[in-house]
Amino acid sequence: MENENRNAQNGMQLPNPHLAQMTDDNLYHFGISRTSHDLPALFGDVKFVCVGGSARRMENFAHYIGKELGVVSANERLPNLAGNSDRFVLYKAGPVLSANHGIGVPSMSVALHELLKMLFYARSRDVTFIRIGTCGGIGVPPGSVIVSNAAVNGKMEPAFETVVLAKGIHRPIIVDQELASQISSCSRTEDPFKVILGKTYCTDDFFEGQARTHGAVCDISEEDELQFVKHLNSQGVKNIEMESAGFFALCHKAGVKCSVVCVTFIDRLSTEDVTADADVLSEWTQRPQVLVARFIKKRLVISV
Ligand code: R2B
Repeated sequence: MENENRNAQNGMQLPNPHLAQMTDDNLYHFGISRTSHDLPALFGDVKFVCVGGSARRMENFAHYIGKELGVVSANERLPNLAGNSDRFVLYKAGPVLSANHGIGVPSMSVALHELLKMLFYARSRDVTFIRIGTCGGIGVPPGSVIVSNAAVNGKMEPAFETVVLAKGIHRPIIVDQELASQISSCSRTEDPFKVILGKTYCTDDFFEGQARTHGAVCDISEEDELQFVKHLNSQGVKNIEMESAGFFALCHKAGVKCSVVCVTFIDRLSTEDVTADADVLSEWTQRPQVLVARFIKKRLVISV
């Protein structure tokens, strides 16, 4: 909390004493270094960092939010600021950065570490991180948008588990309830989708880790799958994805506000396969973007 206050007042602070001794820092996966780029000039005004798994989705989001904010014109193409790397993409539309992070916590955490340092060197203030993603749902109509108000790891614990110096460590998953409810309250009665505050189950695998029996290898039965998905439902879990535990824990440790907003592609109580056609999935994919864009505009006091 103390770190969070300093982030708002003095520019972002990071809990890593080694950074102060470094004269350069290569943010390798974005192809940007502290000395090759004027980071304060480029990113000093950033207020929102929106991230999601897919490069194309985050490119589309950058153009969408840019138009919504009136900072990108109809036919304008934004440059990929991470063009020196083929790992992640990075776009800037006014005070909003949009980047992809790949699939799963290991990939997401590499992107997050480098984005946090980028904004630290840029002396950005009061930055909010939002993951805009896709997920499986539990007991909610496909196409619903879930704003996480809790998240648990693959063992159903409210902690992010990782390994440092060959030892397992736990970092608490802390969800900013105020931010989650501010984002979910941007839903409108006329929206063709539900926005639901709910608990997110974060796994390290898409197949058996999410109780799917259709992976290349499998040691669980269809009965195990059904029982487990029902168990998740009974525990109040509304969606399943692969990044929230690390995202919440790392953002909390770094002292930045964050939220996770995902659209469900299926209801796991009835199926494990994503079968909706590409046009439907594309429309559903835009739903968290629409909600988050409303929230950003409200924060920036732009009429919605
Ligand atoms: C949702 O979708 C991806 C797997 O298909 C993964 O990144 C996630 O969390």
